[in-house]
Amino acid sequence: MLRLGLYCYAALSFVLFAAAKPVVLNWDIGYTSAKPDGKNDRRVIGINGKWPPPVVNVNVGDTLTINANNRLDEPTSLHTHGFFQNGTNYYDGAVGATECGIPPNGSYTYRMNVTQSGTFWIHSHYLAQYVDGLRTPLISKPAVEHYKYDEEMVLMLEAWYNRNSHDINDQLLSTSEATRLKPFLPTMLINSRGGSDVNITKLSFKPGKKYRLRLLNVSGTGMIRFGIEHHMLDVIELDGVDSEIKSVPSIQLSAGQRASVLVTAKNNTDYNYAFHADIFTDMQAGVERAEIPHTGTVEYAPNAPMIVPVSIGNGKTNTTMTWDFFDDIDMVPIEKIPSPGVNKWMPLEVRTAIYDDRREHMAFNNRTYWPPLVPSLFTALTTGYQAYFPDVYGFKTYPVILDHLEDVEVAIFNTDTNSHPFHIHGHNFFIIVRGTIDKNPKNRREAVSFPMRRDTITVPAQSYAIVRFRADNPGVWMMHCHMQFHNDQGLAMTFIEAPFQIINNTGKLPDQLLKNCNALGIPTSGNAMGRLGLDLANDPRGPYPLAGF
Ligand SMILES: [Cu+2]
Repeated sequence: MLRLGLYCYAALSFVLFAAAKPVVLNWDIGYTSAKPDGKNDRRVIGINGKWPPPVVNVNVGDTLTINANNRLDEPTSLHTHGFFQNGTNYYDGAVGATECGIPPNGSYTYRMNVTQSGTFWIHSHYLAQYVDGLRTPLISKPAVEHYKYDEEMVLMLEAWYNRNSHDINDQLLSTSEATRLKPFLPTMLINSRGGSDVNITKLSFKPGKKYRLRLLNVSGTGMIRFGIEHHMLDVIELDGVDSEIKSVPSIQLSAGQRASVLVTAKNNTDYNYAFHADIFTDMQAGVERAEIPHTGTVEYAPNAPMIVPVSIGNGKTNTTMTWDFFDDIDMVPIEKIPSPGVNKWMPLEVRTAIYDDRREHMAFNNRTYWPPLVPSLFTALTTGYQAYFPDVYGFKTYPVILDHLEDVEVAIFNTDTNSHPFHIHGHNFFIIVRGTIDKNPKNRREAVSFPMRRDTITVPAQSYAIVRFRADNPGVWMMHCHMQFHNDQGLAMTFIEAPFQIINNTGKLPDQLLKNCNALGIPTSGNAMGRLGLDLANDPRGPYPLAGF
């Protein structure tokens, strides 16, 4: 059943018989135009002349190969969000960390083993480029699904801007406060179609059937809350980690997060029901705070009446939904992995401030990120014993060296008035503790026994989260806010994990990787500046936060 841009198919029919296979995609990444909100034509980034990019379906055991050709006028890359890339660090797609970017007219072949099942996505990891449309769901099926259901639907949810990503970055990083604070609001797209006041998405439900909805928030900013009137959502997966069922009336997803929910259809076709996919812009600095409602229809019969009258537009929606905070700390994973311990403890304070370049930056511990000249992976592989000195990676990459197999606890204190979703590459976070920074014990919540794991964790405003992971994946891995504009404002850092083990883990670098750097004029050895030792002259350490901010 394919209807109105929803990708639906019988879930179990082919999965049980699927054999490991090579999945090879040939992608020409280029500009095209689209009118996703039904009103405004704009330039978007598509694949092979079409937009949106195709949904990618794989099975565990497959090898996924993407031959990417860059037809843009700027570099690009592809990041497989949520895949650990163990042994294939140089296919992680993080420009500045693991590659230089694919130059215009250049190519790069990303090749990886599919070892994880669940709901993932592929997106550009070059500045905020994915916000211009270079993002798509990646659905990976295990040999046997843990839960049975009749059908599944992929719902890619997105707070969309009718503006180019560079334009938005320029505004948010402007030295003029008036420019910075000029409000601009997104509109809601579901599977690349919509517009906030347009109800065009219909989910066709058959009585008595069980549906798996795969929800993805692929926004550059914005939290999205999803719920269906008079239906419960049984959450069974977060970010590629299967869980025991948690039944909720609604769920919120920050940028980068995914969830699968089972929904049992009613037993009759008497009514149709509204579903809600509202955007909350309170995660974005410089933007008017707003709740932007968006509804679609769960349709049992084309002519059935809606059970709840819903008025759409002018910021008004009648709803029976409750929007409790969806807390992931009490989720229980199916695969029980004991929590890592603590060999290294790392407190990170998240702060937004005006810096001495008169721009608003965001940072962990007041160190605002900017990518190095030489991607950190090359520095780790070419500086010998100095690869263990954080300084060689450049101050602004915020490098943290990890020993092989050490257990790391990261305590993220969000002193900001915005929430932020933090994404780690190459790993899942184990969610250990959540609380508020006023240290009110009533708000402190601890994981019970086996903590839930996920790759993107929301830390609400004025709150903290304590997470852990084991450094079992030698390589260079970014950790950053997945509100992409915050990442570009500096809310990012780099784990240099077991630098002496990386070469054994990954083997020889692909020739294309180095060729692409050469084409972009970027050195592929030495410290962050491409020189020997600790000669980092002209590598700026600042800007620094202004006193009083
Ligand atoms: Cu953020």
